[in-house]
Amino acid sequence: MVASPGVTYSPVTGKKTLRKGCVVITGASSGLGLATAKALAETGKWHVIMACRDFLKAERAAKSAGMPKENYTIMHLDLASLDSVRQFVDNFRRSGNPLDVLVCNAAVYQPTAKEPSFTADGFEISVGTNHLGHFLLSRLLLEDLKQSDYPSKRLIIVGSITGNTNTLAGNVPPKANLGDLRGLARGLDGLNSSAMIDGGDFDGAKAYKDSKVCNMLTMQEFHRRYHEETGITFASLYPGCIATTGLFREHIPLFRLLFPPFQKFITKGFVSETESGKRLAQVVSDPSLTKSGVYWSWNKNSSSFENQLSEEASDVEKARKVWEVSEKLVGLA
Ligand code: LMG
Ligand code: NDP
Ligand code: PMR
Repeated sequence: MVASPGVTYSPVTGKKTLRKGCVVITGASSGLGLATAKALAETGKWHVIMACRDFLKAERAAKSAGMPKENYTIMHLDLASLDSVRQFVDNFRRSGNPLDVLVCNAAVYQPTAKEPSFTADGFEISVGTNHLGHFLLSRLLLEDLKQSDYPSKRLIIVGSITGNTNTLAGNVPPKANLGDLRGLARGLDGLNSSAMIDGGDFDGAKAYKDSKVCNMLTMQEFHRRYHEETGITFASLYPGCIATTGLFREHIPLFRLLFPPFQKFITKGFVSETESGKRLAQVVSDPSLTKSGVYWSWNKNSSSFENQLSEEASDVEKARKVWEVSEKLVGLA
């Protein structure tokens, strides 16, 4: 019997078996990334590469989450350094693992910073980490995804409701807005140019929301450029408001105290880390979520649906520009 790629037939029982999938998850040392890693590792069907900047923290997190040892590997990745991204790609290739799914999940959020901080390459840190680090990583690893023989290959970039101005949450100031990309085009270095994509004054919360818009635009540009040719599924998602994660570590204590009950009882947008992990794990492995170019969301009873992005987050021309400018910044063009 001829086996389709990634699938083997037992000569004894004649049963089909899918080999273990290999998924790379960035920022798997806490929050959504950790919960997703755990959910996938526990199925026994996945080997999770936890791509993390803090090796020891990741090791401790995996252990205390009770993840089966044989189902994960931790590899060092600091998205705030383009050298580290390239090093990770080399190390991953040397590890000999196939790449079946890549999840770009890591992020930083600096809501209280008065001044910008910068990555090793001099980019404002939220856009530098959340967008540019992932942009280089996913562009390089696209080759590895192409080579995988797994039946459903996916590249997932985590987005958010707060980058979408067609929602109430997206209208809480400061609102995302990439403008004409003048700041991005000049390198976001805060010296010769603004640290903000639109060229405006620094605002950490806006920089985060802008980075999420870039994440969602990048996913769609990948889809337009590569879906047909490669068959890879490109997807983004809003996992729900996971109000208890480390994302809010730099917010003021009063916010951290009130935000979870506010989301639980007032907006009702709250989800637990465990629940959010199940949602992202679904986007990684559910056989029914193979549609490419989609931004997934979930409703109250946790069933997934294709959500509508804001005008800016679905702007085809802007997506192409963000792609081209980002290529230059990370040294791909
Ligand atoms: C910015 O401020 C900071 O300036 C910036 O530095 C950064 O930190 C950024 O996103 C992070 O925040 C945000 C500020 C602006 O929002 C607040 O934090 C104000 C909160 C106080 C509002 C009280 C009203 C809520 C009543 C519920 C109380 C329960 C517990 C509260 C917990 C708070 C946790 C969030 O926000 C504003 O300017 C406030 C105005 C927000 C409205 C924006 C929506 C626009 C669309 C209009 C729709 C109608 C509004 C309905 C509101 C329903 C509220 C239940
Ligand atoms: P966490 O802070 O808990 O997790 C973020 C992860 O990113 C951590 O593992 C962190 O590592 C890692 N990270 C940060 N900087 C780097 C870097 N330079 N290199 C490598 N890894 C890095 O936040 P969440 O789990 O909430 O966030 C995960 C994703 O979910 C983000 O993309 C966020 O935008 C998105 N999201 C979150 C929502 C929420 O309500 N929380 C809502 C919508 C989307 P370390 O552990 O070392 O700090
Ligand atoms: Mg928001 C339906 C309402 C809703 C939802 C789903 C979110 C999600 N938020 C909503 C409403 C509101 N928020 C309202 C009405 C307010 C004003 C009181 C509000 C405020 C608020 C603040 C100050 N919300 C926040 C902040 C943050 O600092 C968070 C942020 O913007 O980080 C960039 C945040 C968030 N609200 C959300 C979600 C998911 C966040 C987390 C950020 C993200 O990852 O996108």
